[in-house]
Amino acid sequence: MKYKSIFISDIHLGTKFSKADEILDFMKHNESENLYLVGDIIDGWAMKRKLKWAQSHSDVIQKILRKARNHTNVFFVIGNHDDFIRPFLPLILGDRLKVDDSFEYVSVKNKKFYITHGDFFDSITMTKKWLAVLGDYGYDLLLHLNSIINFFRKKFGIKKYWSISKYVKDNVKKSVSFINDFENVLARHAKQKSYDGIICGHIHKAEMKVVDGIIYMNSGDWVESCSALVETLEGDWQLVEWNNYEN
Ligand SMILES: [Mn+2]
Repeated sequence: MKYKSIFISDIHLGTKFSKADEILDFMKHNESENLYLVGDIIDGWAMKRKLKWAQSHSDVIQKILRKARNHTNVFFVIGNHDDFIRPFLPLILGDRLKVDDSFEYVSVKNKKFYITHGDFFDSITMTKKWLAVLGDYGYDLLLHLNSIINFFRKKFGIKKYWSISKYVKDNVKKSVSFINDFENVLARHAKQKSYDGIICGHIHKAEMKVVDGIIYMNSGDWVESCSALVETLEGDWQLVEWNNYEN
């Protein structure tokens, strides 16, 4: 497929949960004029704790660089997990690779979007960084539970992947209101800056909706859901779930 723009976020390279093979497969089958990496591509926090860098993780980086060499404009938005790059911003690497905190995007149908990872929301809701880190550990724990549960499900012949962290995100009241708050805060932010919409990542929940007159789109993640946000050459927006790949 050839798109106008592809937006992906939260790959978390350097952690064992990163679905590097899947993102590679996706990038192999999907081309675009623009590729936006909407933060948390490389997980510096996790690398400090325990590095889990497989060859496939290097392959992802290589693939992205090759795309930049082969006429794809690559825009890398820094997230909280790859904030080790922040001191160097804005960064222009060669002709077609730009790295920054945020970008502006004008869609095919001439709408103006603000692109940001979305972690500034955390500083609005949580005043202490250790809380954010605790949330991060908690999420890691859920992902660990995921792989244990699915290991047993497979053993008992249950094929379908089931995600406890997705279940928690969708059903636990506190996390539901967290997600709502996130969406509201980001939409309000875009409105204040007089954008038509906002494109973000961070909370690992792919979404496309209108919040208070603002188009809110979240590209999701590649640690569980393997989702990407795309704009077609005709200017239609879609959320793509990449299920083609079997490992
Ligand atoms: Mn994040």
